[in-house]
Amino acid sequence: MAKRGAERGGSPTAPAVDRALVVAVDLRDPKRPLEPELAEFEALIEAAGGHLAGRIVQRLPAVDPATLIGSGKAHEIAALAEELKATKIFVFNDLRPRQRTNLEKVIPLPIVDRTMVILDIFALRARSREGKLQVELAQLRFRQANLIGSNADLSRLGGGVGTRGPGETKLETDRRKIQDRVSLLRGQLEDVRRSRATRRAPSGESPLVALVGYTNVGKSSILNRLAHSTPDGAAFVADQPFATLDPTLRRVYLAPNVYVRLADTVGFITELPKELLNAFRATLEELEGADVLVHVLDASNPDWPRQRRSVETILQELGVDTKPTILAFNKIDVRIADAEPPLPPGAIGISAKTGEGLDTLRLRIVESLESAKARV
Ligand SMILES: Nc1nc2c(ncn2[C@@H]2O[C@H](COP(=O)(O)OP(=O)(O)OP(=O)(O)O)[C@@H](O)[C@H]2O)c(=O)[nH]1
Ligand SMILES: [Mg+2]
Repeated sequence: MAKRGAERGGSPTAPAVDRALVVAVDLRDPKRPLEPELAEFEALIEAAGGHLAGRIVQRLPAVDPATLIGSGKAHEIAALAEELKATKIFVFNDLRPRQRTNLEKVIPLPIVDRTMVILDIFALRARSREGKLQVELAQLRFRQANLIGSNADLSRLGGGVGTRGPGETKLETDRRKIQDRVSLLRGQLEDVRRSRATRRAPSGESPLVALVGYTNVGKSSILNRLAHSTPDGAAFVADQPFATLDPTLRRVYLAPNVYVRLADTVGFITELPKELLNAFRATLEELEGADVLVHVLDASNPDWPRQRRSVETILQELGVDTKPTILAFNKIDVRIADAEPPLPPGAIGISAKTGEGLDTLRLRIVESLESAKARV
């Protein structure tokens, strides 16, 4: 390791903060403008502890199958990286193993993609045993699929963003050891789940309502408000993506004689890495037992239609898109009046911060439960 660092002229120890050079191909898809998603990617890099040193956007009609951005541009990136003293390249678009290998030949820096950044944030945030097992499993599956895992590749990554493992576990580098560890983790996850299933309250007591939605829209804040949580018993709230990784369940009073179990869930994101969706599938499968979903959106974010589509796609993949769903636009307190796009008909505006609209939300949940019951 030290030798490699010295060869590259850098310090033998990895820098404390990664200086990120962000690289993106803009395909100019009118249905999918680059800017909001690229800004989101940069926010993810910062959430993972990186510092943004610069960005390069290349407009192309299609990505280059060999190098993603074209080999001329790759040389330009190498030069700019040196000028900006970047320590890592963060690639926005999906990167195939072959494209990664070819880029590595031209750019003498570690290359990190969006999935690695998201996995890294999850690794930083995982608290429960199940959460840690799920994240580690997702990381190893990703390494297997992307041929990252040989000694050379991992040492190229140095430290920092893209290399963190959850808990104390050291990252495995040997292929066979990765496979062994994957099997071990699967077994341990099974055990955790079996014991959770036996702990689970018998169904039939109070209905289950689940808060779902894009990351950072305020799901945990709403749970805390509705459950009147005391600060020490409160679900973790923070202005950061993926604050919640562990599902929380609270008993909540809605109306005389109406109590529900209210579940908080892990936040979604556009193109949630499939390794993560699979690793968290078991946790999310609990959504199948929900009687009503409250899809929480951020009313103050003009990009909410894209976030809504992403969430709906994931709900579909999980097979829960046909459940009665209430659209609740949170953060209405910071929405500019008459902002575009207008909120869809039938949606309600709420604020976990001021409490505005929460009575309406309670009422809507009760109505939804009643009409669901009437249908049975
Ligand atoms: N202004 C305003 N801010 C809010 C409101 N609700 C939540 N927030 C803020 O939004 C940020 C995210 O809130 P969380 O409750 O952690 O959001 P979440 O949806 O649980 O996020 P993840 O668990 O990361 O998916 C925090 O900084 C909250 O203080 C609201 O109604 N108004
Ligand atoms: Mg949360």
